[in-house]
Amino acid sequence: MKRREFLKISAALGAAGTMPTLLGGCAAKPLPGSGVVTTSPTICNMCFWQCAGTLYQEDGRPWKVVGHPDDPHCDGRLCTRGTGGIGAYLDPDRLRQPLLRVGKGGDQQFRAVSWEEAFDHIAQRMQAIAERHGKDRLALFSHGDGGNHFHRMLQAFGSHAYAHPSFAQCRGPRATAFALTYGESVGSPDRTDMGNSRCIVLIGSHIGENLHNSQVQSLARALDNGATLITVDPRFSVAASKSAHWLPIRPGTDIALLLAWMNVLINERLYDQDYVALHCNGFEQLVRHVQPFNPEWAYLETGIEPAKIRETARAMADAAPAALVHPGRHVTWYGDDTQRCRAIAILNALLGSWGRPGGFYSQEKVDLPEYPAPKPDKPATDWKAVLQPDFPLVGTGISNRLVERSVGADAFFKGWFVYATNLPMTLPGARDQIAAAAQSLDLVVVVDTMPAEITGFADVVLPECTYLERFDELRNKPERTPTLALRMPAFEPRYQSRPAWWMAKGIADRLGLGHYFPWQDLSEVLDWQLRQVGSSLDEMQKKGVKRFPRKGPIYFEPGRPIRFKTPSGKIELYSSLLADNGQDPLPRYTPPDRPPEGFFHLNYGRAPAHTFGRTINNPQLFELMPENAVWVHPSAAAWLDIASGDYVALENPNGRRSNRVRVRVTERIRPDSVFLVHGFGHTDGRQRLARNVGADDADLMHNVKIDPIAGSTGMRASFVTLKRVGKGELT
Ligand code: MGD
Ligand code: SF4
Repeated sequence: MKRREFLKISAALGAAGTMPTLLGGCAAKPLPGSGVVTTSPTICNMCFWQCAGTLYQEDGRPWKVVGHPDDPHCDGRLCTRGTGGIGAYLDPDRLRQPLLRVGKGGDQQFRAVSWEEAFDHIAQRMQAIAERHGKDRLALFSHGDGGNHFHRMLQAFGSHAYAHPSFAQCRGPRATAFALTYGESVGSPDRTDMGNSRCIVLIGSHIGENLHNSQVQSLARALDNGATLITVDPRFSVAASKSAHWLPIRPGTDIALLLAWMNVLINERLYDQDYVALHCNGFEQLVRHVQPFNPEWAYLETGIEPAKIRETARAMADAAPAALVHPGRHVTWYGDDTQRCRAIAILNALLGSWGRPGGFYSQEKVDLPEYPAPKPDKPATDWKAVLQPDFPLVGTGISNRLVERSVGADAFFKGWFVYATNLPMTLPGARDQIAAAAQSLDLVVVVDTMPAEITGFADVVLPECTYLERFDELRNKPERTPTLALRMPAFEPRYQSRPAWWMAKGIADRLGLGHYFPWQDLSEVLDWQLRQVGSSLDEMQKKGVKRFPRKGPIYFEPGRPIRFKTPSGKIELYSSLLADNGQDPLPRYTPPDRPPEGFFHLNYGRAPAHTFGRTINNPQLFELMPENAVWVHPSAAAWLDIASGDYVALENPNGRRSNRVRVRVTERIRPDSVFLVHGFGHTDGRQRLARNVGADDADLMHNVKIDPIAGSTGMRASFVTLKRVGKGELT
């Protein structure tokens, strides 16, 4: 199938109706306008793939953003969300000035204040917390690079605890499982070598709807080259529509399928015997472990025919080692997610794909020195051991745990800094808990570009300027080719908004910690760093992206042993660390909960026009997709007596109801499930486009399953029923 056809068919499938524009629309060289055209390099911040691009202005007015031709994250194209960057800059609902709460916590009443007053207030509250409770009682929640500056300021103060929701609500189980198996993680961008794969297995990864730019392009390249695509999904996703095999699995039974695939590869001796002998540890235990799990057993759990399980296992083996079982990205589903990700990691080892072309390549980044500034002291005790002792294998903060430790009489935390993360719509089913925490904390500082549900809980709201108005840290991600990219301001910050580094430095000054930020402007730091690697800010302002030579090979050298960073130095099929910590050392299948009578599995995913909730109010992207719809199978729709276009509210077994949402009747979903695009259903009245459009899946989650290894929140185990909503009603 040719790539053009791939895009055309994606477009025809509705869910990705804007695909041609997504990847094709901005590839052309921009034509100069009739006025004076100027350009500046940027890095897209509309999602976290961080594509480098160029902002064009005509006569000082924003014109367009296009992809950087030399950037490995985007290969010269931005997706639709990326081209919507100008909408974020122009959004009339943006936060305009610092705000201070008036009245009690939880009220949405603020007064505008100066930056000086906001900083003084924050510093005074921080010092009061330190005097009464200790310096370590502030937590940072952050999503995005700007959070690093607040992290530094808080560490200098004596508070080290932080959490990124991208761990416990997204990639945590994958990072944990691959580190346990291979001693290192998959990285971001993922180190998948999809463009060279001959067989790709997607397990609940809806690439194409979940639009990570270069990843979609490499999937399209693989399909152009004739790769076999196998998609495992209860829903007929866009990727499923491109697949040689679509396996509409019963929700929550993926580990059963993965075990059966291992059973076939091992018992039919289709696994890579040389690779396993050279690199792997625990093969004998794995062989014994998978014996009961043959395709006939798996059929009863998954609903996938035994013949299909065998056929797809053989297709992978035929293509191996250029066979890639994709590790997924948002993998927090049923609470046994580290086990499922371990099963995926092990399957890849049996196929010999880690370190091989068409599997997973080795990443490198630029050896970029840190700016010479004093380092905050290390904490006397390990805060992770104090706050999350039950998750000893996790090396980062667990956001849901930090929230739990902020509520109630014995709450550890007394203050929060929240940078660019909308916790009430991000932590599943935690809205009441967040409200309770915010009521009892002595300080909640929220740094955002937009009013959002979380800013409603703040004592102090600090308006950040958008990425088109600021310098940020250099992009230096592990990649195929080490690359640096620059984000610089194209415009002066609108209103009174300011960049995160400026705020963190200002608060540090108030606290007497200014020497941790010994520069006037972040550009000084960037220039110093660039000069250490033979470049300069001046050069990067012209180029935007600079590639550097690799130091090591991109794939394993055939036959050469590797020392993996695991306890045994080998790929651990049998995980000694899991065994030592009382967890299953080989993947265990746990049957999922089933919906009560009259309820459906609540399934959710992404759409190409939006990134979570952050883009819904963007005027450009709202126009493309102004609301979500709930997908319902025709048999379920007939039983409920509803039709496409009707409005319903979703209700969970505890009686919690969503905003109204339109019905979309489609055979692309299983009869036992419904599906929503995540990110809609904003309730904050200050986002004038986004408020009350569509339904929020996160607020309906009543059966959140905590992963016993990663501590992450399994978010696919909740159920809803559908209630008809009359004209004019919102819920
Ligand atoms: P976003 O929703 O992208 O991230 O959830 P979050 O971490 O909350 O954006 C949060 C806030 O960032 C918004 O209020 C936005 O205005 C603000 N923002 C945008 N740009 C900037 C900026 O430049 N500076 C500042 N200071 N603020 C900015 C994402 C999280 O959600 C993740 S990573 C995943 S994978 C999970 N996905 C998910 C799901 O699919 N379903 C459900 N139910 N829950 C989910 N939660 C998780
Ligand atoms: Fe921006 Fe799209 Fe790249 Fe994400 S994938 S950084 S939204 S262009």
